[in-house]
Amino acid sequence: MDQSEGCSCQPNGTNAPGAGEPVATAAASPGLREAVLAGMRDIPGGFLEMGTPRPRYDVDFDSPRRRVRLKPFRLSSVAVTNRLFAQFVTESGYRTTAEREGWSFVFSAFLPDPAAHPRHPPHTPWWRMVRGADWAHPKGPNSGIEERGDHPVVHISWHDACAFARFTGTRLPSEAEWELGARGGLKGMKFPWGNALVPEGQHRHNVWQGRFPDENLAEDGHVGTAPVTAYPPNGYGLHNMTGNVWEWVADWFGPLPPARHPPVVNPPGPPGGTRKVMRGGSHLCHASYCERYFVHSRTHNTPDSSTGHIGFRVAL
Ligand SMILES: [Cu+2]
Repeated sequence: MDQSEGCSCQPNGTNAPGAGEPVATAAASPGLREAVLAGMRDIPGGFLEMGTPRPRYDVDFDSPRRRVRLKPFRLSSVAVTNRLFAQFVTESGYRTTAEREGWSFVFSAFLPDPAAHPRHPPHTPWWRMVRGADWAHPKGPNSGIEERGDHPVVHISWHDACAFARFTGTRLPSEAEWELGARGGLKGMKFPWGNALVPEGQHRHNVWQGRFPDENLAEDGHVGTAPVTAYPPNGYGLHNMTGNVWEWVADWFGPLPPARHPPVVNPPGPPGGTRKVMRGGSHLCHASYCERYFVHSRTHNTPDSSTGHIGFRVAL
């Protein structure tokens, strides 16, 4: 698999360009605002050793490790759920990028008839362009979210994530904040709980087991997305920071913040770019082709892209 285009479990095709629809700032009802705030955890500031000394993919620019400093902030303990996003849509009337463009990328094995959706990006035949796929129809027009209220919302573009944040008076975490949160107070570990992928035989996050993309053993208990609290939280009380769904963060994609003395405080990421950073990996990540389920892993996509394995969480 050619890794030069970034994460290979990630389609590089995009929806048509265009910023998101405008939404009113902090116009959420007290009930919605309360629901968003209730999930927040206090993350102490401090020094973060960001990145990894041993990169898996050079194109990810996640090495060398460098020290940055962060002020205290608040981060949602879970990814935004279908239930919460539905409430946002009801109150704001917002339409997502996928809804406005009329299609999104669905993982082929989740389609009842993949042959009915032959269009796919050049190197990732498992991502099918499906008309009518969107956050409320994650597997295409005949699917729904009725039994998935506590699953992370997916088919969310970066613009959509920002619209939710703006409406609820929150924001997307910076990439450094996301990584500090994901590490959960541990130093130099690969996962939010330590260094073993499956400690004592216990699956701790939702990634791919089996031979990608045809054999999905779901030994972690989940074929597709899992409920946002499916696994125990990390030391900061945050669930599913790795696996399950990729999470948009605020930063443009580029090398990690420069190493400086004293360390950069609250690094904002590159001043501009064409692609936004996503963190955490997804239920489709596997060592054989896209080993990006570590706390330091990163990939990127254009801000108008949406797929069935991209969601987000918010910060304050
Ligand atoms: Cu991946």
